[in-house]
Amino acid sequence: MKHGPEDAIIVIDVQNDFCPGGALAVEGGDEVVPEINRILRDFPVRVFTQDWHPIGHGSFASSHDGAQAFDTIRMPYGPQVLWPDHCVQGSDGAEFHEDLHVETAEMILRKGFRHEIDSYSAFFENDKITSTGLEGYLRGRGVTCVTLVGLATDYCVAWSALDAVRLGFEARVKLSACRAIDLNGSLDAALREMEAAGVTLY
Ligand code: VGL
Ligand code: ZN
Repeated sequence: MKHGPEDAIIVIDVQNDFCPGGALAVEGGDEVVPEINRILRDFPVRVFTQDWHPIGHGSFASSHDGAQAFDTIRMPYGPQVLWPDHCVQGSDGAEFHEDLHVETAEMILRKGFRHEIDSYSAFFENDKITSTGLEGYLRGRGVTCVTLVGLATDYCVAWSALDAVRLGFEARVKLSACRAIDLNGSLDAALREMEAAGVTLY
């Protein structure tokens, strides 16, 4: 399908640490790569995001005494799942999957670079207030509709899609080009929340 001049694809976090063998591996995470490569050039605007954490990031279980990976704790901005150390700035795990056609990216947005706050969404950090600047970029390019693909369906993809509709963009998630972490029913919850918010799932 060819898309209009206002359509952007946002490729979320297709990085080694979210692929099999990585620090926070998503089952089948690498399977999204050919699917994404196939559709990338149908979109006139192409943005890739890269999870990009400093050593000792606040979302890492290893930064909290006595905590285990996948525990949820209370942070000043709300509940936060604690993750294994992943996507550390400059590490191999933070690199994009080697087969992903990153050369087609017009904009690469790094997020999660502040020690004290995580950033699942491509638009806002987890306080839902601190902007990443992506909204301004997309508006500056005349984008009205965003298609989201990548990893993980139930965290960074869902949070980005929900923020996109909240900001007034039309938002679509191509599920065959996404894979989920699915922690305690998080995938079902995310799909229901996206549908209720008006995100097109296809
Ligand atoms: C993600 C957990 C932690 C994601 C990033 O890309 O969905 N999930 N950091
Ligand atoms: Zn992360």
